[in-house]
Amino acid sequence: MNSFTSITPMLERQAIELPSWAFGNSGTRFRVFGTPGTPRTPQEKIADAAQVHKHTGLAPTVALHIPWDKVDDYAALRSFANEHGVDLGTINSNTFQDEEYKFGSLAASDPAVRRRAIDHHRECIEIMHQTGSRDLKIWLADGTNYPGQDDIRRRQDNLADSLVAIYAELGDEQRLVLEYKFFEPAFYHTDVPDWGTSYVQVSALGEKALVCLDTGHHAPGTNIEFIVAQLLRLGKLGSFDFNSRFYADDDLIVGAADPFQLFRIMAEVIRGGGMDADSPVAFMLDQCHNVEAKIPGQIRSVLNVQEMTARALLIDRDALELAQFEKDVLGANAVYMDAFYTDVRPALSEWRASRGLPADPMEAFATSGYQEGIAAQRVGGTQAGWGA
Ligand code: AOS
Ligand code: ZN
Ligand code: ZN
Repeated sequence: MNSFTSITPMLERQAIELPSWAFGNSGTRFRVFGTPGTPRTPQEKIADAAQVHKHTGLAPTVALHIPWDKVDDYAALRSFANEHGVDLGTINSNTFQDEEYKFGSLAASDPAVRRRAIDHHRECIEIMHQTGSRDLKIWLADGTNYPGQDDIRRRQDNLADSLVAIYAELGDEQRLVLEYKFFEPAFYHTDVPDWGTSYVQVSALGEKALVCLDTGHHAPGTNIEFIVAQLLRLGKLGSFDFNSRFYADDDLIVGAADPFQLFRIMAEVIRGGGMDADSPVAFMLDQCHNVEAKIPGQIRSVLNVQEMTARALLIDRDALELAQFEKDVLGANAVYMDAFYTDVRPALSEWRASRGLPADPMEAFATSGYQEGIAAQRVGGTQAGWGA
Protein backbone atom coordinates (compact mmCIF):
# COMPACT_ATOMS: atom_id res chain seq x y z
CA MET A 1 0.00 0.00 0.00
CA ASN A 2 1.23 3.49 -0.78
CA SER A 3 2.53 5.54 2.16
CA PHE A 4 0.57 8.55 3.38
CA THR A 5 3.58 10.77 2.73
CA SER A 6 3.59 9.75 -0.92
CA ILE A 7 -0.02 10.89 -1.44
CA THR A 8 0.13 14.34 0.17
CA PRO A 9 1.05 16.15 -3.09
CA MET A 10 -2.26 14.98 -4.59
CA LEU A 11 -4.13 15.81 -1.41
CA GLU A 12 -2.56 19.25 -1.42
CA ARG A 13 -4.24 19.97 -4.77
CA GLN A 14 -7.71 18.88 -3.69
CA ALA A 15 -10.32 21.65 -3.92
CA ILE A 16 -14.03 21.13 -3.29
CA GLU A 17 -16.39 23.92 -4.30
CA LEU A 18 -19.22 24.78 -1.93
CA PRO A 19 -22.82 25.52 -3.04
CA SER A 20 -24.12 28.84 -1.74
CA TRP A 21 -27.52 27.25 -1.26
CA ALA A 22 -26.17 24.80 1.32
CA PHE A 23 -25.92 27.68 3.79
CA GLY A 24 -29.46 28.94 3.24
CA ASN A 25 -32.62 27.45 4.63
CA SER A 26 -33.69 24.58 2.45
CA GLY A 27 -35.95 21.65 2.83
CA THR A 28 -38.01 18.98 1.25
CA ARG A 29 -41.41 19.66 -0.28
CA PHE A 30 -42.90 19.13 3.19
CA ARG A 31 -41.28 21.83 5.27
CA VAL A 32 -38.29 24.14 5.42
CA PHE A 33 -36.90 24.26 8.98
CA GLY A 34 -35.24 27.60 9.73
CA THR A 35 -32.17 27.80 11.95
CA PRO A 36 -30.73 30.77 13.90
CA GLY A 37 -28.00 32.64 12.06
CA THR A 38 -29.02 31.45 8.59
CA PRO A 39 -27.70 33.84 5.93
CA ARG A 40 -30.06 36.46 4.57
CA THR A 41 -27.92 37.59 1.67
CA PRO A 42 -25.42 36.12 -0.80
CA GLN A 43 -22.69 37.94 1.15
CA GLU A 44 -23.64 36.14 4.37
CA LYS A 45 -23.70 32.80 2.55
CA ILE A 46 -20.20 33.49 1.24
CA ALA A 47 -18.99 34.52 4.71
CA ASP A 48 -20.26 31.21 6.09
CA ALA A 49 -18.73 29.23 3.24
CA ALA A 50 -15.40 30.94 3.94
CA GLN A 51 -15.48 29.39 7.42
CA VAL A 52 -15.33 25.95 5.82
CA HIS A 53 -12.24 26.88 3.85
CA LYS A 54 -10.67 28.61 6.87
CA HIS A 55 -10.91 25.46 8.98
CA THR A 56 -10.15 22.85 6.31
CA GLY A 57 -8.13 24.47 3.52
CA LEU A 58 -10.27 22.39 1.14
CA ALA A 59 -12.95 24.76 -0.16
CA PRO A 60 -11.53 27.84 -1.93
CA THR A 61 -14.54 28.62 -4.13
CA VAL A 62 -18.28 29.13 -3.73
CA ALA A 63 -20.82 28.30 -6.44
CA LEU A 64 -23.69 30.72 -7.00
CA HIS A 65 -27.26 30.03 -8.02
CA ILE A 66 -29.02 32.58 -10.21
CA PRO A 67 -31.45 34.16 -9.34
CA TRP A 68 -31.10 33.07 -5.71
CA ASP A 69 -27.74 34.89 -5.45
CA LYS A 70 -28.61 37.81 -7.69
CA VAL A 71 -26.85 41.09 -6.75
CA ASP A 72 -26.42 44.44 -8.50
CA ASP A 73 -22.63 44.25 -8.61
CA TYR A 74 -20.99 40.84 -9.10
CA ALA A 75 -17.52 42.31 -9.25
CA ALA A 76 -18.12 43.72 -5.78
CA LEU A 77 -19.46 40.35 -4.64
CA ARG A 78 -16.27 38.75 -5.92
CA SER A 79 -14.19 41.30 -4.02
CA PHE A 80 -16.22 40.51 -0.90
CA ALA A 81 -15.49 36.80 -1.38
CA ASN A 82 -11.78 37.48 -1.92
CA GLU A 83 -11.66 39.56 1.29
CA HIS A 84 -12.96 36.46 3.08
CA GLY A 85 -10.31 34.22 1.56
CA VAL A 86 -12.41 32.53 -1.09
CA ASP A 87 -13.43 33.12 -4.72
CA LEU A 88 -16.61 32.71 -6.72
CA GLY A 89 -17.04 29.55 -8.77
CA THR A 90 -19.68 27.83 -10.84
CA ILE A 91 -22.78 29.73 -11.90
CA ASN A 92 -25.84 27.50 -11.60
CA SER A 93 -28.79 28.44 -13.79
CA ASN A 94 -32.37 28.04 -12.63
CA THR A 95 -35.16 27.23 -15.04
CA PHE A 96 -37.12 25.18 -12.54
CA GLN A 97 -39.06 27.72 -10.48
CA ASP A 98 -40.78 30.16 -12.85
CA GLU A 99 -44.42 29.67 -13.87
CA GLU A 100 -43.41 29.88 -17.53
CA TYR A 101 -41.37 26.67 -17.19
CA LYS A 102 -44.32 24.50 -16.16
CA PHE A 103 -43.93 22.39 -19.32
CA GLY A 104 -40.17 22.66 -19.57
CA SER A 105 -37.54 25.23 -20.46
CA LEU A 106 -34.74 24.50 -22.93
CA ALA A 107 -36.60 21.39 -24.15
CA ALA A 108 -40.09 22.88 -24.06
CA SER A 109 -42.28 22.64 -27.15
CA ASP A 110 -43.11 26.37 -26.94
CA PRO A 111 -40.39 28.38 -28.74
CA ALA A 112 -41.13 31.47 -26.67
CA VAL A 113 -40.43 29.50 -23.48
CA ARG A 114 -37.20 28.18 -24.96
CA ARG A 115 -36.16 31.71 -25.85
CA ARG A 116 -36.82 32.85 -22.29
CA ALA A 117 -34.72 29.99 -20.93
CA ILE A 118 -31.90 30.69 -23.37
CA ASP A 119 -31.96 34.37 -22.36
CA HIS A 120 -31.66 33.32 -18.70
CA HIS A 121 -28.51 31.39 -19.58
CA ARG A 122 -27.18 34.37 -21.52
CA GLU A 123 -27.66 36.37 -18.31
CA CYS A 124 -25.76 33.71 -16.38
CA ILE A 125 -22.88 33.88 -18.87
CA GLU A 126 -22.79 37.66 -18.52
CA ILE A 127 -22.51 37.17 -14.76
CA MET A 128 -19.68 34.67 -15.34
CA HIS A 129 -17.72 37.41 -17.11
CA GLN A 130 -17.99 39.51 -13.92
CA THR A 131 -17.32 36.75 -11.42
CA GLY A 132 -14.50 35.16 -13.42
CA SER A 133 -16.32 31.84 -13.33
CA ARG A 134 -15.28 29.02 -15.63
CA ASP A 135 -18.38 26.84 -15.44
CA LEU A 136 -22.02 27.36 -16.30
CA LYS A 137 -23.94 24.49 -14.70
CA ILE A 138 -27.22 23.54 -16.39
CA TRP A 139 -29.61 21.22 -14.60
CA LEU A 140 -33.07 20.98 -16.14
CA ALA A 141 -36.22 19.87 -14.40
CA ASP A 142 -37.62 19.41 -17.92
CA GLY A 143 -39.67 16.32 -18.61
CA THR A 144 -43.20 14.94 -18.63
CA ASN A 145 -45.45 13.12 -16.18
CA TYR A 146 -47.49 10.98 -18.51
CA PRO A 147 -46.96 8.93 -21.66
CA GLY A 148 -48.16 10.93 -24.64
CA GLN A 149 -47.95 14.26 -22.82
CA ASP A 150 -45.36 15.54 -25.25
CA ASP A 151 -43.13 14.34 -28.07
CA ILE A 152 -40.10 13.07 -26.17
CA ARG A 153 -38.07 12.76 -29.36
CA ARG A 154 -38.78 16.31 -30.52
CA ARG A 155 -37.83 17.57 -27.06
CA GLN A 156 -34.33 16.23 -27.62
CA ASP A 157 -34.07 18.29 -30.79
CA ASN A 158 -35.45 21.33 -28.97
CA LEU A 159 -32.85 20.86 -26.23
CA ALA A 160 -30.05 20.43 -28.75
CA ASP A 161 -30.98 23.66 -30.54
CA SER A 162 -31.26 25.58 -27.26
CA LEU A 163 -27.86 24.34 -26.09
CA VAL A 164 -26.28 25.41 -29.38
CA ALA A 165 -27.54 28.95 -28.80
CA ILE A 166 -26.16 29.00 -25.25
CA TYR A 167 -22.86 27.38 -26.18
CA ALA A 168 -22.27 30.08 -28.81
CA GLU A 169 -22.28 32.70 -26.03
CA LEU A 170 -19.51 31.06 -23.96
CA GLY A 171 -16.17 32.83 -23.64
CA ASP A 172 -12.97 31.08 -24.71
CA GLU A 173 -12.13 30.02 -21.13
CA GLN A 174 -15.69 29.19 -20.11
CA ARG A 175 -17.41 25.80 -20.06
CA LEU A 176 -20.92 24.43 -19.97
CA VAL A 177 -21.56 21.41 -17.76
CA LEU A 178 -24.87 19.61 -18.36
CA GLU A 179 -26.17 17.75 -15.32
CA TYR A 180 -28.43 14.71 -15.64
CA LYS A 181 -30.96 13.30 -13.19
CA PHE A 182 -33.01 10.15 -13.63
CA PHE A 183 -36.28 11.57 -12.24
CA GLU A 184 -37.84 14.42 -10.23
CA PRO A 185 -39.65 16.72 -10.54
CA ALA A 186 -40.78 15.03 -13.79
CA PHE A 187 -41.86 11.47 -13.18
CA TYR A 188 -42.55 9.80 -16.54
CA HIS A 189 -39.50 11.01 -18.43
CA THR A 190 -36.78 13.59 -17.83
CA ASP A 191 -35.19 15.26 -20.85
CA VAL A 192 -31.65 14.80 -19.47
CA PRO A 193 -32.15 11.58 -17.45
CA ASP A 194 -28.80 9.84 -17.68
CA TRP A 195 -25.13 10.22 -18.44
CA GLY A 196 -25.64 8.97 -22.00
CA THR A 197 -28.08 11.73 -22.89
CA SER A 198 -25.89 14.38 -21.34
CA TYR A 199 -22.90 12.93 -23.20
CA VAL A 200 -24.74 12.93 -26.55
CA GLN A 201 -25.94 16.50 -26.07
CA VAL A 202 -22.60 17.96 -24.94
CA SER A 203 -20.64 16.02 -27.58
CA ALA A 204 -22.72 17.71 -30.27
CA LEU A 205 -21.69 21.12 -28.92
CA GLY A 206 -17.91 20.95 -28.70
CA GLU A 207 -14.98 20.67 -26.33
CA LYS A 208 -16.20 23.35 -23.92
CA ALA A 209 -19.30 21.29 -23.08
CA LEU A 210 -19.04 18.45 -20.60
CA VAL A 211 -21.11 16.25 -18.30
CA CYS A 212 -21.88 17.06 -14.66
CA LEU A 213 -22.30 13.92 -12.53
CA ASP A 214 -24.44 14.41 -9.45
CA THR A 215 -23.88 11.38 -7.23
CA GLY A 216 -27.50 11.48 -6.04
CA HIS A 217 -28.96 11.34 -9.53
CA HIS A 218 -28.92 7.62 -10.29
CA ALA A 219 -31.32 4.73 -9.78
CA PRO A 220 -30.54 2.58 -6.74
CA GLY A 221 -27.74 0.11 -7.41
CA THR A 222 -26.20 2.06 -10.29
CA ASN A 223 -22.46 1.51 -10.60
CA ILE A 224 -21.53 5.20 -10.50
CA GLU A 225 -17.79 4.57 -10.59
CA PHE A 226 -18.28 2.89 -14.00
CA ILE A 227 -19.83 6.13 -15.31
CA VAL A 228 -16.88 8.05 -13.85
CA ALA A 229 -14.40 5.71 -15.58
CA GLN A 230 -16.24 5.95 -18.90
CA LEU A 231 -16.65 9.73 -18.93
CA LEU A 232 -13.01 10.24 -17.95
CA ARG A 233 -12.01 7.83 -20.73
CA LEU A 234 -14.14 9.88 -23.17
CA GLY A 235 -12.74 13.17 -21.87
CA LYS A 236 -16.22 14.43 -21.05
CA LEU A 237 -16.38 14.43 -17.23
CA GLY A 238 -16.62 18.12 -16.37
CA SER A 239 -17.74 18.18 -12.78
CA PHE A 240 -19.25 16.40 -9.82
CA ASP A 241 -22.15 17.44 -7.67
CA PHE A 242 -21.28 15.44 -4.55
CA ASN A 243 -23.91 14.38 -2.04
CA SER A 244 -25.30 11.10 -0.79
CA ARG A 245 -28.64 9.39 -0.94
CA PHE A 246 -30.54 6.57 0.66
CA TYR A 247 -33.52 6.63 -1.69
CA ALA A 248 -33.63 9.47 -4.20
CA ASP A 249 -31.95 12.84 -4.70
CA ASP A 250 -31.69 13.28 -0.95
CA ASP A 251 -28.83 15.80 -1.09
CA LEU A 252 -27.41 14.44 2.18
CA ILE A 253 -23.81 14.76 3.35
CA VAL A 254 -21.53 13.13 0.77
CA GLY A 255 -20.21 9.81 2.02
CA ALA A 256 -22.71 9.66 4.86
CA ALA A 257 -24.88 7.01 3.24
CA ASP A 258 -22.15 4.94 1.63
CA PRO A 259 -18.50 5.87 2.24
CA PHE A 260 -17.36 2.79 0.30
CA GLN A 261 -19.16 4.07 -2.81
CA LEU A 262 -17.40 7.45 -2.41
CA PHE A 263 -14.10 5.57 -2.05
CA ARG A 264 -14.79 3.61 -5.25
CA ILE A 265 -15.74 6.81 -7.10
CA MET A 266 -12.52 8.53 -6.00
CA ALA A 267 -10.51 5.44 -6.92
CA GLU A 268 -11.78 5.71 -10.52
CA VAL A 269 -11.23 9.48 -10.51
CA ILE A 270 -7.60 8.89 -9.53
CA ARG A 271 -7.18 5.97 -11.98
CA GLY A 272 -8.57 8.15 -14.78
CA GLY A 273 -6.35 11.16 -14.07
CA GLY A 274 -9.12 13.21 -12.50
CA MET A 275 -6.85 14.29 -9.66
CA ASP A 276 -3.88 15.18 -11.87
CA ALA A 277 -2.62 18.75 -11.84
CA ASP A 278 -3.98 19.36 -15.35
CA SER A 279 -7.31 17.64 -14.71
CA PRO A 280 -10.35 19.53 -16.06
CA VAL A 281 -12.64 17.88 -13.49
CA ALA A 282 -14.29 20.20 -10.97
CA PHE A 283 -15.45 18.84 -7.61
CA MET A 284 -18.44 20.52 -6.00
CA LEU A 285 -20.93 19.75 -3.28
CA ASP A 286 -24.62 19.95 -4.04
CA GLN A 287 -26.30 19.44 -0.67
CA CYS A 288 -28.91 20.80 1.65
CA HIS A 289 -28.71 20.67 5.43
CA ASN A 290 -32.27 20.52 6.63
CA VAL A 291 -31.88 19.11 10.15
CA GLU A 292 -28.16 19.52 10.84
CA ALA A 293 -26.15 22.72 11.31
CA LYS A 294 -25.09 24.00 7.91
CA ILE A 295 -21.49 25.11 8.30
CA PRO A 296 -20.48 21.98 10.28
CA GLY A 297 -22.43 19.94 7.72
CA GLN A 298 -20.29 21.39 4.95
CA ILE A 299 -17.09 20.90 6.97
CA ARG A 300 -18.02 17.25 7.52
CA SER A 301 -18.75 16.89 3.80
CA VAL A 302 -15.41 18.16 2.53
CA LEU A 303 -13.61 16.09 5.18
CA ASN A 304 -15.49 12.99 4.01
CA VAL A 305 -14.32 13.60 0.45
CA GLN A 306 -10.76 14.19 1.65
CA GLU A 307 -10.75 11.02 3.75
CA MET A 308 -12.07 8.77 0.96
CA THR A 309 -9.70 10.42 -1.52
CA ALA A 310 -6.76 9.70 0.79
CA ARG A 311 -7.82 6.09 1.18
CA ALA A 312 -8.19 5.71 -2.58
CA LEU A 313 -4.74 7.24 -3.13
CA LEU A 314 -3.30 4.56 -0.86
CA ILE A 315 -4.24 1.84 -3.36
CA ASP A 316 -1.01 0.16 -4.52
CA ARG A 317 -1.64 0.34 -8.25
CA ASP A 318 1.37 -1.84 -9.15
CA ALA A 319 0.25 -4.62 -6.82
CA LEU A 320 -3.31 -4.24 -8.10
CA GLU A 321 -2.32 -4.50 -11.75
CA LEU A 322 -0.13 -7.54 -11.05
CA ALA A 323 -2.97 -9.28 -9.22
CA GLN A 324 -5.36 -8.40 -12.05
CA PHE A 325 -2.91 -9.68 -14.65
CA GLU A 326 -2.51 -12.92 -12.72
CA LYS A 327 -6.29 -13.29 -12.38
CA ASP A 328 -5.77 -13.28 -8.62
CA VAL A 329 -9.32 -12.24 -7.84
CA LEU A 330 -9.08 -12.28 -4.07
CA GLY A 331 -5.61 -10.75 -4.14
CA ALA A 332 -6.75 -7.87 -6.31
CA ASN A 333 -9.79 -7.27 -4.13
CA ALA A 334 -7.57 -7.37 -1.04
CA VAL A 335 -5.34 -4.62 -2.44
CA TYR A 336 -8.45 -2.49 -2.91
CA MET A 337 -9.94 -3.27 0.49
CA ASP A 338 -6.65 -2.80 2.38
CA ALA A 339 -6.70 0.81 1.23
CA PHE A 340 -10.37 1.26 2.02
CA TYR A 341 -10.01 -0.16 5.52
CA THR A 342 -7.13 2.18 6.38
CA ASP A 343 -8.16 4.85 8.88
CA VAL A 344 -6.43 7.93 7.49
CA ARG A 345 -7.89 10.36 10.02
CA PRO A 346 -4.87 10.48 12.40
CA ALA A 347 -2.48 11.06 9.50
CA LEU A 348 -4.76 13.73 8.03
CA SER A 349 -4.99 15.51 11.39
CA GLU A 350 -1.22 15.58 11.75
CA TRP A 351 -0.86 16.73 8.14
CA ARG A 352 -3.36 19.55 8.65
CA ALA A 353 -1.56 20.75 11.77
CA SER A 354 1.74 20.67 9.88
CA ARG A 355 0.18 23.08 7.37
CA GLY A 356 -1.13 25.49 9.98
CA LEU A 357 -4.71 24.19 9.82
CA PRO A 358 -6.76 22.90 12.75
CA ALA A 359 -6.06 19.22 13.37
CA ASP A 360 -9.80 18.80 14.02
CA PRO A 361 -11.76 21.27 11.85
CA MET A 362 -15.13 20.31 13.31
CA GLU A 363 -13.90 20.99 16.84
CA ALA A 364 -12.14 24.19 15.76
CA PHE A 365 -15.32 25.61 14.25
CA ALA A 366 -17.46 24.48 17.18
CA THR A 367 -15.26 26.37 19.63
CA SER A 368 -14.70 29.40 17.40
CA GLY A 369 -17.86 31.23 18.52
CA TYR A 370 -18.74 31.99 14.88
CA GLN A 371 -22.08 30.15 15.00
CA GLU A 372 -23.12 31.91 18.19
CA GLY A 373 -22.08 35.22 16.67
CA ILE A 374 -24.20 34.92 13.55
CA ALA A 375 -27.16 33.60 15.53
CA ALA A 376 -27.05 36.73 17.66
CA GLN A 377 -26.30 39.12 14.82
CA ARG A 378 -28.54 37.85 12.03
CA VAL A 379 -31.91 38.61 13.48
CA GLY A 380 -34.67 39.58 11.08
CA GLY A 381 -34.58 39.81 7.33
CA THR A 382 -35.41 37.02 4.90
CA GLN A 383 -33.38 33.98 5.72
CA ALA A 384 -31.97 32.87 2.36
CA GLY A 385 -32.71 29.44 1.07
CA TRP A 386 -34.50 27.70 -1.77
CA GLY A 387 -35.84 30.34 -4.03
CA ALA A 388 -34.43 33.09 -1.82
C1 AOS B 1 -31.18 19.25 -8.78
O1 AOS B 1 -31.62 18.20 -8.28
C2 AOS B 1 -29.75 19.34 -9.13
O2 AOS B 1 -28.99 18.51 -8.28
C3 AOS B 1 -29.11 20.72 -9.14
O3 AOS B 1 -27.75 20.62 -9.41
C4 AOS B 1 -29.18 21.43 -7.84
O4 AOS B 1 -29.75 20.75 -6.82
C5 AOS B 1 -29.87 22.76 -8.02
O5 AOS B 1 -29.37 23.45 -9.09
C6 AOS B 1 -29.69 23.59 -6.78
O6 AOS B 1 -30.83 23.51 -6.13
ZN1 ZN C 1 -26.82 18.64 -8.61
ZN1 ZN D 1 -29.94 16.97 -7.27
